[in-house]
Amino acid sequence: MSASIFEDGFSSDRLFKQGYSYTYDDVIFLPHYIDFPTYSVHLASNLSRRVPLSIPCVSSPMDTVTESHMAISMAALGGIGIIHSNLTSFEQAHMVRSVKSRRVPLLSNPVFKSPSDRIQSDDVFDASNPYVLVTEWQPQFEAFGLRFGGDCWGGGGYMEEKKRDVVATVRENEVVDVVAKEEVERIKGYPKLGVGTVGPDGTWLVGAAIWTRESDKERLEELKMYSKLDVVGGNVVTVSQAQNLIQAGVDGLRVGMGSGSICTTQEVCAVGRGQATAVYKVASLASQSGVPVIADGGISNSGHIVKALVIGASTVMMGSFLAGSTEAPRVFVYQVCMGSLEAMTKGSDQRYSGDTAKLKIAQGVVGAVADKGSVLNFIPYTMQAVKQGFQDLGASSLQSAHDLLKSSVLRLEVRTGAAQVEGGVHGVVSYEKKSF
Ligand code: CPR
Repeated sequence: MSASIFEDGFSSDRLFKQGYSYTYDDVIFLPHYIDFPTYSVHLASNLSRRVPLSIPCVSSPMDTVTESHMAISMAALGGIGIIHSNLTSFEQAHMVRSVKSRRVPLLSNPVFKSPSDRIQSDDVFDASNPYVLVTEWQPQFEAFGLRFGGDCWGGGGYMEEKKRDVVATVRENEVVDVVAKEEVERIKGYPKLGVGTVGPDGTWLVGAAIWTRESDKERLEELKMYSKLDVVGGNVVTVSQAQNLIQAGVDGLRVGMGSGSICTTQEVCAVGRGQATAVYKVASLASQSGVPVIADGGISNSGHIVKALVIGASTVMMGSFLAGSTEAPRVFVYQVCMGSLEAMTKGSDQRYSGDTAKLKIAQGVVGAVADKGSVLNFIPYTMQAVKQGFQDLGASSLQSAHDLLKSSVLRLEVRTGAAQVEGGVHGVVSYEKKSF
């Protein structure tokens, strides 16, 4: 009897060589030998050559996903946020500064005024900016100024002791923020934060997206005040595209074309690649040069994150998965795709050639997303689910998953349509899906 009869599943190399463009739902891993508990799984990774993260999560540079609040919270969780560029270079640089000036992932966004300013009713009644800080009014601030040193729980104790509902946070003798007691209480109810993503100067690390147009050099000038920048290039989906960027010296690669949840690039332009195949192919090449890969787009559950990471990505970049969260810029229900006519009208059309071609062609749609609550709450649960997936595969870290895949120990298969139906909830009249 030939030994090949007992061969089970496919090696990744064989599976991805079949000439099909597979996306995450198409493929499934076979379980492997488990000899460690879930808490032994570590998901620390790298965004790019010099940017280590304690969780492999990146928030997408979309104007409905990453502005300062999201970036602060992603960094506090141990991931990172990339500020979108659908705004002026000045506004973008201001958002980066705002991320770096905060210590705790709280959602105040006070309006700063000097004593000579008039306070408008809009300043006071804007629900997302409920505080107005009059910064030159020093004696008042010194009276309730507070240095958190990154500890909002300790800050909560201070407020209790001083019987205050709101305190100001101070950095280098400057008031940079206010913290409300109800915010501290909200965050205290979430899973405890792990190791945050901070640079050598103790400030949160944050990314900023720029295009490759001539005018983007100005954007870069505004952002270059932070030295030792790592440059991530993309988006790519093929080996030769990745090769070009690696030769050009990128520190990381962003992978995905048309895999975004609300994007129609593949439909409109007939170009792109199934995200599982794209990540596998690019990561196989990039790993030889030690360049980390960001799997961008198409993540809608923890299983997709496991798949992206195990087939070679170092991190996942998420748009719709985070849109509609408390930290996303539009806390209401709408997520605008960056290539939709609405977003192009606001400014992203230069990327999509609308400015020179005169005729605007949308490569995305406007969609509604559910209110998801805070990322500080649901990302830790998601990471726990990812750890369970790694445990089922017998991989205790990203490196060990990549090693198991390369050595063909880890086996995969393609799921038929019926197998995908079977793998989801089926055969019940109605159900309520709670993830945690
Ligand atoms: P989801 O996480 O929402 O599936 O995908 C987010 C990613 O979709 C973004 O990081 C970005 O790369 C991509 N994306 C956003 N708008 C896009 C348009 Cl109009 N066209 C192609 N890709 C887009």
